[in-house]
Amino acid sequence: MQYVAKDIEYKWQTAWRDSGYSEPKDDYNLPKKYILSMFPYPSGRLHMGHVRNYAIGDALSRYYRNMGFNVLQPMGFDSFGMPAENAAIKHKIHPKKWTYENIEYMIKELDTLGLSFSKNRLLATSDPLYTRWEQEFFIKMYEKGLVYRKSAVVNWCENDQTVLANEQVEDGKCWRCGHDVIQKEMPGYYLKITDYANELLECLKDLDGKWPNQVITMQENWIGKSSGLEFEFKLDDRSKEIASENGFMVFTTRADTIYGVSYCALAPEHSLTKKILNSDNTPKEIKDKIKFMLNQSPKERQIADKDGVYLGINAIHPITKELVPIWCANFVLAEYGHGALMAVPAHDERDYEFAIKFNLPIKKIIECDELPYTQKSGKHINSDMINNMDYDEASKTIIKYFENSSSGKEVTNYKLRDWGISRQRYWGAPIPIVHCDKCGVVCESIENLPVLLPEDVSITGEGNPLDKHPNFKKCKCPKCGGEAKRETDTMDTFFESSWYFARYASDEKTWEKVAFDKKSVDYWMSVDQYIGGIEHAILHLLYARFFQKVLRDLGYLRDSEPFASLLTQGMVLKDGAKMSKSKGNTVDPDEIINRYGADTARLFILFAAPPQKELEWNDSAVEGAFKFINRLYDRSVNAYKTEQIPSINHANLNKDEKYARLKVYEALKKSSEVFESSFTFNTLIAACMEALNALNAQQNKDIWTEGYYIILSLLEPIIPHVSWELSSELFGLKNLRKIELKSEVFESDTINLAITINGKRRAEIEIDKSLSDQEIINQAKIAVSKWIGSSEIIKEIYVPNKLVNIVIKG
Ligand code: ANZ
Ligand code: ZN
Repeated sequence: MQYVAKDIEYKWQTAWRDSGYSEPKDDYNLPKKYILSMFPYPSGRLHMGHVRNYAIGDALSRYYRNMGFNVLQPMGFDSFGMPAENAAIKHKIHPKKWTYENIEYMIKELDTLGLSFSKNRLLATSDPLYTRWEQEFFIKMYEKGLVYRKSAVVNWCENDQTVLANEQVEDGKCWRCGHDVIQKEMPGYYLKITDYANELLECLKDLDGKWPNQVITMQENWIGKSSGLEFEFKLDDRSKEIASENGFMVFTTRADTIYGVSYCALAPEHSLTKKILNSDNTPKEIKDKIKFMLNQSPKERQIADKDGVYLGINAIHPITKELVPIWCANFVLAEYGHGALMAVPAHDERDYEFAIKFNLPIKKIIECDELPYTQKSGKHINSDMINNMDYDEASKTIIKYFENSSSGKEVTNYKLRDWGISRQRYWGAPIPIVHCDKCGVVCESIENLPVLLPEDVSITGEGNPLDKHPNFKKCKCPKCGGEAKRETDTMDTFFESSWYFARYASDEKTWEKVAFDKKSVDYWMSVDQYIGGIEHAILHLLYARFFQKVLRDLGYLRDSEPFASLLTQGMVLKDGAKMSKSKGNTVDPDEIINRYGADTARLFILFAAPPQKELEWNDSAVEGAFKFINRLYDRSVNAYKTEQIPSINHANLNKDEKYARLKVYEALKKSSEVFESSFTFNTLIAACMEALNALNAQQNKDIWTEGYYIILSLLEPIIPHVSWELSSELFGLKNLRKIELKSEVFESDTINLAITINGKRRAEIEIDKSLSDQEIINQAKIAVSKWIGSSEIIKEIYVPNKLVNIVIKG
């Protein structure tokens, strides 16, 4: 019999589907595992990155099924989004048609990989039923004040003609198309993720050890908590008049440096800067400089040299009452703190650079050798009430001083900003809002959900097709019943991916009636193991954590965290570079499956590297994986058919037989650690290969049969088709079972003994346990004969299982 992957794989894929093997069971008394791979965007075809992701997820799912767990491993499609619209523009095909055709094709591809996904819970986020529930969430969030509308300066991608969230701007470029992002003011809807900043940060502690450190650190930095002092700088009388303002607020994390302040700096967008800009008395050079900075994107300002201009006004130092010049500077962020800072050039890098450039005074107030000195350690000098104090004491004293005089207070600031979710594009979930002349901004009523996209649109790439549609906008106000105008913005697609995991956890028979049915969602959530790319470290993984907490607070869900454990898989490379269409270095999964079969593809991918690491494509290693499966298949003749693992008397076996058994059981022992914590499938596969070689070096059929049985069950999660084929052929099993370890297999016939001469360690030998004491001593003496030489032996001491000490004269 020859190994024909195609036949075997088709046979078992059909069998799994017909028997409902991959479906979760409704028995909520069973122990459960919810294994989830990040769902794909339906771009048209699977790529190797997907295959890697799903091979890992499927291996874990199958392992836990074999261990008797009730397993949920769902799959779906993140199916709203720009590429569908871009395809529509390019190929004149409707985004919906393009999307659903792609989904159909990709489902077939997933099937040919033998992935045990639940078909019953398959979903696409562009389905009307999905839209219905997320519009309800939007409304409930709006009612709770977690959604608000505001006009603000936003990130705008000229290429994609849409707004981007801060998380979607990477180095000043659009995360999707790489085009430069510009700043533009427009109205939009925002989710109050900042309300959850502290909880999002605190809960990261619970994920310690279960999420990659790197992801935790990235989220911590993104949330960016810092505590410090905020207080108001008052303007002097002359400046008050010029600016028609009394003062401005600043935030500092270094209250202890207050005596080192030599100027203040405002962001170009600061209201006080704007006052100066708009004043008739301001000289043109100053106005031009401010305008120049205003026109730069935050990114441009960040990479530019320090720049700024004196605004011609001064503040009064809150303690010393000295005059402090007020500048506008390009390094002050409008969006952070109060958009203004007290500058301490002696002890802050940016303030220092700016002071040097514009020749501003630099006041050293901490003992140090070289400026700028930015460390916190050191004694304060030239600081009046805090002289000689260290950082902690000085900070506390200054903060207390401000709090006592009610002129400032200790505050916590976060870098995290609210999440803008308005997109001016067609292929997304409509924001369920209505604009009424009488009532203003009104939520659509729940009975009218879902608000669906019109299908008769022309997609040209210019402007929002919903805005141009003849009657999409026409609607009735849910409040007063009058004529009103429907909102044409659609939601950021990250809205959809922020709750799909909880939807899957809900029994699909209830999907029409409720967003989540409590019983099943409480049983399945949280996700026990989430698997996906590191590129979502902030974006999706932060939004999903936020949604989980919001949906908990709205009464939909119970848990605070969605993903108990996270595995971020490494990239798939070829010739040292990430596989990508643009680089032309992709390998098509379909081709590999057609040529070698899905089992080979899966085996190669899990054998080539640990999942967390990058994986370099290697054609000959694919070939090697294929050969191993062939060998495994061919060797099945060495085992015999049986319904039961043969019972073996270990003590009676010869050395080769014992060794073969040891190798088999070593692989078995390894498996739980590999599947449950380290995920180093490569080491398990290597152990199975070794075991197969060891089996091959002996002739005992019982041992072959037992070993074969065990190896097949260990490899089943990795190469399921051939494993099911062989085990059903030989062992008549419909499924693979948990196997107990046998301790006698690990007991060795030999022991290692240390040999010492006059107490000094000289050698170590391996001896047969069955030897007599005298025989052991004789072997020991031979091993250390060169140290004994011609010396007289006074004593020979054997400490059983430990050592032999030989006492010599001299
Ligand atoms: C005086 C000072 C002295 C500061 C010193 C630092 C060192 P983090 O830690 O990231 O929260 N800052 C305040 N608002 C700012 C804004 N809108 N744009 C740019 N920088 C701003 O940063 C807080 C520090 O950043 C604050 O503490 C302030 O400078 C500056 F030796 O105040 B510091
Ligand atoms: Zn109205």
